[in-house]
Amino acid sequence: MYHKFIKPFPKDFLWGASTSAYQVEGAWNEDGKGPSVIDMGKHPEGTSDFKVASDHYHRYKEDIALFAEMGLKAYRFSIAWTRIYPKGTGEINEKGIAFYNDLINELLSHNIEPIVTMYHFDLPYALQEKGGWSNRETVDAYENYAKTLFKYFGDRVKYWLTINEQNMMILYGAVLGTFDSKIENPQKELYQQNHHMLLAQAKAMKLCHEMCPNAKIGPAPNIISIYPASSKPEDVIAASNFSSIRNWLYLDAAVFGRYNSIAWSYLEEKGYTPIIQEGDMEILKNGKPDFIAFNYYSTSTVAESKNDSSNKNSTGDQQIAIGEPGVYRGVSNPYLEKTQFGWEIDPIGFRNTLREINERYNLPLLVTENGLGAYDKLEEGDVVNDDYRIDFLRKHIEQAKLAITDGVNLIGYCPWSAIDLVSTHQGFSKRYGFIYVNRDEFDLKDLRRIKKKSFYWYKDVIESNGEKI
Ligand code: BGP
Repeated sequence: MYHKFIKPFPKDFLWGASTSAYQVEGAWNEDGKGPSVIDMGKHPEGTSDFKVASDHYHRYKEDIALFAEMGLKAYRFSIAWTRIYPKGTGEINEKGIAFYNDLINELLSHNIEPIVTMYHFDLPYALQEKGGWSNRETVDAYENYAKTLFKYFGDRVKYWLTINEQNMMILYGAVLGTFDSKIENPQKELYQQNHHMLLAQAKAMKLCHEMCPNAKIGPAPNIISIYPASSKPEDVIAASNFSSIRNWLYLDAAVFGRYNSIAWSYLEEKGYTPIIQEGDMEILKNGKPDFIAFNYYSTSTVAESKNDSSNKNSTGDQQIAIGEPGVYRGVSNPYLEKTQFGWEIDPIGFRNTLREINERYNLPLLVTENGLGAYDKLEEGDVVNDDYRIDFLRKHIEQAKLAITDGVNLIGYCPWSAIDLVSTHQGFSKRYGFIYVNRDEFDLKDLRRIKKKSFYWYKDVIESNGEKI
């Protein structure tokens, strides 16, 4: 639709930026922190581990001062479950509580709204050893952890996110380092884990409303528009299949408390249906989100599955769908350019995704990730000319504005990432930040913070409330 008048961003729009604990903090075994599945996992050869990351744990004051200078109205970060409960449950680690108390207070002293992800891929290893999400006890452990977060931080945190990219953990867990490859019937088991995570999420949403009536809580999956490769009806069905399995399964459960019917018939067909105990659907129904947070990097394009060996059931990456025999086949979109890491760049797809989610759920939307991973170059005089990142973000913000004009209730935009950090599986060289961290894949150098060109650009965007982009 062409609009003659473009609406401005709302006055109190949450211009923010994002990180996650294990990718930015470092201090992986300090002050009583227990190991997580990430700490105990393997990292692809040639990429950094997460032990030091950006050393944010020790430098958070300096970092928050920079965020404030950039003008951030919100900062989306995650709490490491293993700092609060080193073993996932049991005794609280007071130093973990103290760290996040300080972090939250520091943000508030700079008028930056904390947006807290409760769990971002880093399940406590002690829980993993007892079966992780396959074990129903993990639901209780998460609920107990949620209760602790609301009790200690609920007086100051107004925005909570339950689980980061649950859908990516289920679909691409091996790439993200969250998947236990030792399990016997992995696909079926994954959907049992998924069911348990849905229960955990619903319980947390209910608890949040009871304990913190002024706070808001929502899920944070990765949601993208799925295009059919052509107008061939078979391709359209394939796109609808993938969209239900990848997107709507997760949001229908979070918002309506039910399983999406196409996704469910897929689970039946494959023999992946989870065991649903009596009362489970009641639990799902009782947890209601106040908003939908979602991460968006790219769209996917799919064609009819040929149901043969050319249609591999695998992927090299969380944003590059290869397909599943009999269900859909991922193809590349000839209309889109790609990042240095092969992710298709689709700002208009962002507008479309916002519209689709809005149409289905009619809830406020919060973008919790969007951004460009690139090999940045530190030039003479501490300069990083990341014009390509500015270009990427500008185009997405323009589309967000059009989506608002379309009638989407978008409350905030938090690009990934506030500062350089370790990528999920492609190391430190794949940078996303507005702030450069002076380290290499393995050489930690001085970890000095350097403002990139995009830092100054985003500052102007925020200052002008999205008018000067
Ligand atoms: C999302 C995750 C983030 C993040 C981002 C970029 O899937 O929620 O943790 O890292 O993608 O992905 P990557 O680090 O693989 O480039």
